[in-house]
Amino acid sequence: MHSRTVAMSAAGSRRALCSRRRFLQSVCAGGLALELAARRLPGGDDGADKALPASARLVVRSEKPLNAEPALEELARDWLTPVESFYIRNHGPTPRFDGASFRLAVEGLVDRQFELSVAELVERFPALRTTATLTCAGNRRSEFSGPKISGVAWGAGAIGNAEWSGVALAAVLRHAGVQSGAKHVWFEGGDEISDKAETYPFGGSIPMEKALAESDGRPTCVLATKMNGKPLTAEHGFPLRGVVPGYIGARSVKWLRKIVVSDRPSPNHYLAQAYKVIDEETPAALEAAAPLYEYAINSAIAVPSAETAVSPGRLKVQGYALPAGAAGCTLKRVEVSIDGGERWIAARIVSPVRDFSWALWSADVTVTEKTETLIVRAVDSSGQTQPREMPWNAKGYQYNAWHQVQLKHN
Ligand SMILES: Nc1nc2c(c(=O)[nH]1)N[C@H]1C(S)=C(S)[C@@H](COP(=O)(O)O)O[C@H]1N2
Ligand SMILES: [Mo]
Repeated sequence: MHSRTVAMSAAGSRRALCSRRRFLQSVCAGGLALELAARRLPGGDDGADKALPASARLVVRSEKPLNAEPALEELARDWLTPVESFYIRNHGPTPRFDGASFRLAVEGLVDRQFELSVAELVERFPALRTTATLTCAGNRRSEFSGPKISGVAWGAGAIGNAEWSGVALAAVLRHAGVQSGAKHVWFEGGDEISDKAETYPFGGSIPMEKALAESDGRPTCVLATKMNGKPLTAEHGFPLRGVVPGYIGARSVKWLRKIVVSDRPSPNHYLAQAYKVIDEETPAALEAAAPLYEYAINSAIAVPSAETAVSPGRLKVQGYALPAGAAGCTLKRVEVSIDGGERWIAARIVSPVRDFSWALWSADVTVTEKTETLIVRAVDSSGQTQPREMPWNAKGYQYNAWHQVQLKHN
């Protein structure tokens, strides 16, 4: 199944001449090896996957596949998270693509299916630049209490805010001509995830409504070539990734090389079986549950860290707060407590406030030798707030209880 996908995307301009199957079997096959060699650069195998990029300021949570998050102090510094401090969440080895030969295919329930290089994409569609926070559905998983949960043991650093530039997904879909009955947009990445006997790419889908959504007259979803003004790094999806603001990170597919317009949600494992809130991990429960799309409201204290010893007196507390991932939903309030949640002190928001983006906040509190914990909670414009406690779920998703730091005293 996977080799067919590779061949299809490599087919490029030859598609007109060869049907997919014939392409593999016949005259076009001679060019295949060469084209594939051009597409995947050396070092994209397991060996390269182990190492973090040299510039990264991240704590590695797993090496194979590479999963890493910044120390929380890093996150409180900039509203736009530097790429070096932006968490990396991979399900397989980081593929390394040659940007010139990479193609995005658009197919399914469309009037015109096509394939474009990244340069063609950027040339043909109006530029779109947007700020959006990505957060893994497993962010803060390590804080769940209850039976041990498998999966990456994330702290509260599997989140970052970046400026994404590229073109609007909606413009590309309109160009293809979405047919009636189309309800979902599937994404497929260029990675190869090995699971038992199978190898398949990471993928998923979003409802058509979200794919075409606008807020303030600007399209929401981006096909991004740049992150914070620079070409994507290999780890973050070079040369092209989807960015779906407001949705869990898993919907923002990296190394994006195929979009399929369909009447149903994607059958890809990461939409059909994973990223669901369930009580018990059985195939039946996974099948029955709905896929996660929007992320939940959340916040965390980044400074002081649990490792920093503090002295009695004034203490500056800083962190991030994320409104729920609904369009138009913005952060309303951030509150800090030093007495276990009896009284709350309003924090100052010290960054822009936008939907689909976190805000950074700062609060001055006065602590004594007896102060045990710092707690934060946020409230957004839809009136949602964070719960005091978070019920356990089998895959450890969407943990968003009040975030606490146990104070260490000097
Ligand atoms: N192709 C591909 N896309 C992917 C993933 C992946 O493993 N492969 N991981 C997803 C998940 S679970 C998250 S949280 C985000 C993380 O994006 P980042 O690594 O750029 O921070 O990418 C998503 N897109
Ligand atoms: Mo994720």
